[in-house]
Amino acid sequence: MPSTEGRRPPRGRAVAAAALAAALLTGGLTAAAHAQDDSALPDRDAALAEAATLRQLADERGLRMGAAVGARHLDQPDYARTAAEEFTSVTHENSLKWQTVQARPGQFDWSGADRIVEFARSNDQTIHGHTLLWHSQLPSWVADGGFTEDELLEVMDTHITAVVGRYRDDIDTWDVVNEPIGDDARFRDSVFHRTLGEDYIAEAFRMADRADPDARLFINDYNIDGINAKSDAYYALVRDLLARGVPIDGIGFQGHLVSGQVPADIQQNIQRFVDLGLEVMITELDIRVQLPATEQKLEQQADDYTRVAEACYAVEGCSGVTVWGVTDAHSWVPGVFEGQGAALPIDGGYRPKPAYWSLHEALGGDPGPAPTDPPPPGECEAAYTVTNQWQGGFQAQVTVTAGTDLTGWTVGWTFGSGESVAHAWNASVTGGGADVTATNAAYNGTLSAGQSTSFGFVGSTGGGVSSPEPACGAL
Ligand code: 9MR
Repeated sequence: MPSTEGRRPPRGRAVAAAALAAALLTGGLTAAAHAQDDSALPDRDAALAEAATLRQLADERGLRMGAAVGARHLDQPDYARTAAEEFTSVTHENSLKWQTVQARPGQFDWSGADRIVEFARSNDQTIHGHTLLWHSQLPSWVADGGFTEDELLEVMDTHITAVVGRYRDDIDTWDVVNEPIGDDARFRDSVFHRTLGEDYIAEAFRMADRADPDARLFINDYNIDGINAKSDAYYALVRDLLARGVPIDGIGFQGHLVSGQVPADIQQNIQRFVDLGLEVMITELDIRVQLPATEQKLEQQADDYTRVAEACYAVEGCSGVTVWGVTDAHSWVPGVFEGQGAALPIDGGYRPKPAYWSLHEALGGDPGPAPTDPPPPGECEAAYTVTNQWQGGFQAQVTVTAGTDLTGWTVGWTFGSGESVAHAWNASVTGGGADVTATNAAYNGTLSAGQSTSFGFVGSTGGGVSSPEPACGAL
């Protein structure tokens, strides 16, 4: 297992790497190394232009480097650019789920799903289809429908045939059944299991295979990354399915992990499923840390990413890794695990974190800047991201990163499209017009150099949503 030191460049290269880091910290990922046509950074070091994207590195090795994508974020240029440039493949984070696609019987809404498919198509990316059958995000007309066995089979077949059939030309791998086994290693209770018994799984795979005989069909779950009772239950299940000739091609290890707790036997676990003749994918990788994310925690997280990626790449038959979100600002983690987050390789300001460079190096690229490199000059930096928008309103997140030890900070910006702040959290925000000033809350003003904190707000739009460039200073 490579150590942190092993991931770092020799001294001579550290200079270029530090310049790279500084430029990326100033300009963000999409504005710097990879945008060959970006005139915003005309004097950037030649080394920057040479840094490969994760996508380029993964393509060279024939590996998947994917990301979960939300249809509603694709209007944000930085988001779209990062999703397109860094990833070989996309997974619909929510827009292909039953609740989204067929909330009412026979009424299909393809808008979000189509949007992502078109995006992937125009960026020449593959798509991993997520997901056909899941106990969650399942509309109540299915979950509480009171169907007989035959009726439920028909409902499943109609859904699977419609979804797989529609995207036959675009989606070549599918999570057919998601999370059918609980952490107690027993089949999870669901309308499918209750009505049809465990054979609903085989039926779903057969339906998907009929809808697209060329698609590669996966079963997918969390907490099965290492060898444990739950992954043993999957091992027994898929061995049985294969023995019965059920058309299953692979298993997805979701990989929703906690930093410092990557299972030591993950490679061995991948290998045993590959030895059954299955393809393994890491389908939903994120590695959460306790906030605030210090430099030390992000270094640990980087090692964790290295372990997962290298475990996959070491086994022929593990086809690659998908991360569950494009940046930390788009991750499900903080909304579900209180006080935890910063789980992805790219931060909310589109800056590569140490974990980004872990993936980069595991794919054969540059190991990135050394952890001892000095922080960027200046008191602090602020990155502004629109995380959601709707008719008449939007939500934004601002991440403040200290360049030196701070006991208070202030961030100012000017809206460009007549927006105004309605309600803020984790900072006090003043300024009713275009000019806005935010200062730290009582509990997040103290930051040590390199440390980050975020605040957010909901605003109303005056016709559009601009991307202001905030200035940050110490108080
Ligand atoms: O990231 C998804 C989040 O936006 C949804 O609210 C949530 C609904 O249950 O699903 C999240 O994605 C899940 C994925 O579909 C299946 N594996 C676990 C993921 C994280 O919860």
